[in-house]
Amino acid sequence: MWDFPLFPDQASTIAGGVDAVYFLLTGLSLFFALTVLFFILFFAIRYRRGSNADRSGIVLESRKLELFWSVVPLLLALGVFVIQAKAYFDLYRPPVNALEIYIVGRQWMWKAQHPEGQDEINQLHVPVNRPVRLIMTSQDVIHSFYIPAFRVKQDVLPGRYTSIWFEATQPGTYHLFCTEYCGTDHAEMGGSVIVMPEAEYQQWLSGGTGNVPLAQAGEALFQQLGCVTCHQADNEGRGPTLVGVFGQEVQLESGQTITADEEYLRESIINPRAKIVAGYPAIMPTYQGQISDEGLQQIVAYLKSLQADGEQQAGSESNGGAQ
Ligand SMILES: [Cu+2]
Repeated sequence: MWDFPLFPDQASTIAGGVDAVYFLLTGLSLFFALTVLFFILFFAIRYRRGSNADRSGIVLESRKLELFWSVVPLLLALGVFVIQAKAYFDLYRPPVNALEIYIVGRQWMWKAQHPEGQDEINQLHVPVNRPVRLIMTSQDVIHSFYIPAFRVKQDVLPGRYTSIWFEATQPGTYHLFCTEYCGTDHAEMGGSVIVMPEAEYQQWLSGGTGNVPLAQAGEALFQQLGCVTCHQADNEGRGPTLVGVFGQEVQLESGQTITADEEYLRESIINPRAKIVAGYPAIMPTYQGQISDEGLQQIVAYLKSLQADGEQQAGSESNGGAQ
């Protein structure tokens, strides 16, 4: 009859670790606050004016005491640091085999795009016991993607990809929120995450007709926008070949080396001058305004599907660019 949960379910692999940090910090703060409060009251009463407490033998200096209250908090703080750092790395290091789903936020809804082609609004279907990585961007202002039961929250920014990952541990339906004030209907910007057993998830994916896998749609766009005339598979074009570029180190004209991740691919389409590949002239025009955020996701998914051995997985069923 008292359905008044103080905490959301712990429904992901990292939920326990995040809660442990939370309870540890709350516990430590409570302990010290209560200890200080106790001594304030204790001394105020004991040494109040007129009491006949013993006031001789006042300690003015004690090295032992000073060491004690310096070293103990130092060790506590370092301990908290180690535990928090572990939780932080767990949160921000996605496993390499994660299923990748693209998210676009806009005033005021969330759109999810699955690699197999399904998309959905204000809902996110995911399989249980499988790592899922979200690659997110916004079409307008800053939003923030938050699933309390999974203890994950990540800002979603226009003109940039951010990502977060989780592995759900229990089938069920969980709240999804925008947690960055983003305008009039911010409070309405949410929905649900539906965690399903793998078989049910596969069934859900196969539902609906006319779904074009993301990478396949990206390939069509790659042809249509003429990217292919410069970025040829045999590397004979005016631009570098993009086959196998994803995940590789790229040598830049500036002397820097960077890893080609989703954000690098996205930026190079929208702002090609930002990072010029060594040995190539800066002749690529910007595609800003010519490709939607969805289109960018498709092209990025396509580029990721181009394997170094010349094989491409675009359109292949279960891989869907996730590997
Ligand atoms: Cu929002």
